[in-house]
Amino acid sequence: MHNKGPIPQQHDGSGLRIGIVHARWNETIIEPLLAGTKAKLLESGVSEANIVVQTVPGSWELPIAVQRLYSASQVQSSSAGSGSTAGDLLGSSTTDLTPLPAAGASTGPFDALIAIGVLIKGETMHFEYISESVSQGLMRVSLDTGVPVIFGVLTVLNDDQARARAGILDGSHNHGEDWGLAAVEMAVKRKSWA
Ligand code: DLZ
Repeated sequence: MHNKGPIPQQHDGSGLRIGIVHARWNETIIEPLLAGTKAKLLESGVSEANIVVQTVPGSWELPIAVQRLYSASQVQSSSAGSGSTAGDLLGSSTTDLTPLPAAGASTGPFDALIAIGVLIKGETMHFEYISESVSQGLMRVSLDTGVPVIFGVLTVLNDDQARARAGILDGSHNHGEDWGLAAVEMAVKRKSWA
């Protein structure tokens, strides 16, 4: 299958902190996308301890979660040692909320965030409303915070289109890999633009 994605650039991700939030809808597609994203982060030198993964029910919830996760990491880095965690700041006791930072992790705010979701068109207008709001919301978080928010949201018409973008169909490309590389590239470039 022809890959129309960007020609990859190699950037050194060591020392970067990356936050990933993914939706739990369409989990069989989300799972390989998340794996592809993480694989490229690790290949670029981002350490496992510096990758924080959180989940939300659906794509609609991605903008608020990404925004709160970033704010939490800012507060935490300014009160390092206080024992506060991103999980605390997200206001939930759910077990998948990982305390920040993990052992051996860097302590600054996130250098880039990745929002992952899979929206598949149904019979109603739901898809259009969610797609539009989520893309606008994620762009807003990115511009308001000045932190790259990678748009890892597939907006597809059917299951086959989703599978073809998650690397599941024979010969298809996993778009998660592009999102991991984009996060590292943008995080590195943002530092140089500061
Ligand atoms: C309700 C809904 C529907 C119909 N479809 C999807 C989908 O394809 N992908 C997705 O990530 N989420 C979907 N959701 C859930 C909404 O995103 C949201 O979680 C709920 O409306 C609760 O706010």
